[in-house]
Amino acid sequence: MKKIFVASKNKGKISEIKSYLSPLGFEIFSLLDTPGIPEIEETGTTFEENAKIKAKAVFDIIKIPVLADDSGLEVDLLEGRPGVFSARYSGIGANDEKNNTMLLAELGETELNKRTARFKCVIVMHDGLNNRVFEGECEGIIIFQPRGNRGFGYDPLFMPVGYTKTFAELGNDIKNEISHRGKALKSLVKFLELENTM
Ligand code: ITT
Repeated sequence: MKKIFVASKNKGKISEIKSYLSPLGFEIFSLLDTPGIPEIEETGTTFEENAKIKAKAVFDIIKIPVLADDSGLEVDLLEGRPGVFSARYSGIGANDEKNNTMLLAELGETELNKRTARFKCVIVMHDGLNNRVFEGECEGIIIFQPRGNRGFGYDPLFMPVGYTKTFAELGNDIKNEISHRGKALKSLVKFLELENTM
């Protein structure tokens, strides 16, 4: 069985990635299965830089093909913040709940049609020689109160364009179909399928 290592500790991401790659016959490992790998500092200024940093750092230790996902939320009213700082938005001790509270506080009473935002995802596959880059975006708005208990991160506040439910209400099947990560993963799957036929 072909092996891929996901350079992530984020359970939500890992399960979304698995749902695309397991059906292709890949055995998926992640940083959750291998404690002891030192924390990787995300020193880049873009999602792509950070994904490349994570993929290379983990490949250098693990030596099997690595996927790294760097992703986040860009809010127009906040000039693109939290962006690459999405996981660390509320500072030391940041977690999903604190980040969501911080986001709601920053947006205050701003009316709904001005609360536009997008999720972005860059997935890098690194095999020691090449970096392959796969990207996806998903447009939506930030609502006033968290809704739903599925997904992770900002999902309870993010309502994708064309829907009246948040990602946390829509659940993984629909989220995977339309999300930033779903789109990046679809390109990755196409690439892997093509590679398989060569
Ligand atoms: P790893 O680096 O271990 O993969 P992380 O959570 O620290 O996990 P990032 O540095 O890429 O990952 O930060 C991504 C953050 O962006 C994540 O913690 C969420 O706050 C947010 N985010 C990204 N994709 C999301 C999604 O699909 N739904 C909700 N929030 C998301």
